Amino acid sequence: MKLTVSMITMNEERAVAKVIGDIRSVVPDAEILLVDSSRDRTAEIAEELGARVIKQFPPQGYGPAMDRAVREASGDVVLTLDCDDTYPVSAIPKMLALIDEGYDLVNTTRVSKRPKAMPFANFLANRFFALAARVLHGLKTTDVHSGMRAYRKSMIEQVQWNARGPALPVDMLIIPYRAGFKVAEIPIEYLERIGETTLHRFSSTVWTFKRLWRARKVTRR
Ligand SMILES: Nc1nc2c(ncn2[C@@H]2O[C@H](COP(=O)(O)OP(=O)(O)OP(=O)(O)O)[C@@H](O)[C@H]2O)c(=O)[nH]1
Ligand SMILES: [Mg+2]
Repeated sequence: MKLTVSMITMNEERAVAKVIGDIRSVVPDAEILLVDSSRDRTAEIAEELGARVIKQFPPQGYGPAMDRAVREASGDVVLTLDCDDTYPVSAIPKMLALIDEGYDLVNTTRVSKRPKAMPFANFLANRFFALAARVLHGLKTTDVHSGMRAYRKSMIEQVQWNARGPALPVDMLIIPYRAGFKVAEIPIEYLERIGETTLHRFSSTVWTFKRLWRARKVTRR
């Protein structure tokens, strides 16, 4: 199985070289793909290190960037993570093993216990969003917002979501699950961020519930 590790980037020049190096140390043969909307040197650094960079200008936000990052991957499996050093690359082999076993999507949870690197309010909000996903959709999850996931590429080609607007990771988990694809979840450590956050708490919360509610209409394939 060919692997693509996809990241979306907005001004991550302080983290990008370390993150690419860490990925290479675990999966040296993977394609590394960036959808970049940075004003700093992120794209140049990534290209120098052999990554494929798609430029998205003007920046369209997290959703359209992430949608492109998974759809343009050339691998049979596409694995996403933030380019800010918050996600542990050591989890990658286990995630790939689960895809090999037949899962179509491997989610990770940052909040199986409270991570020191996450503000308490974010921890509570994440657990609450996940509880809502359980109640509405029956999915056993504790984290609908994790940015670290592995997706089978053939599955991505069979599902659709509205990439515009915040909180797209919610749809990227719930819609495949409701469509009948096999979903697994493993706990990971969540680490302290390098650089500035782009998270907008209010709009992200509103859109999380919008997406959770609308996904009720998704039926099994
Ligand atoms: N291409 C592109 N990348 C983006 C955009 N917004 C955010 N990103 C990237 O998306 C990833 C996730 O954004 P973060 O700022 O880490 O948001 P977060 O993970 O919700 O918040 P933290 O917990 O603070 O890390 C990072 O790699 C960002 O650089 C955008 O508009 N375009
Ligand atoms: Mg992040």
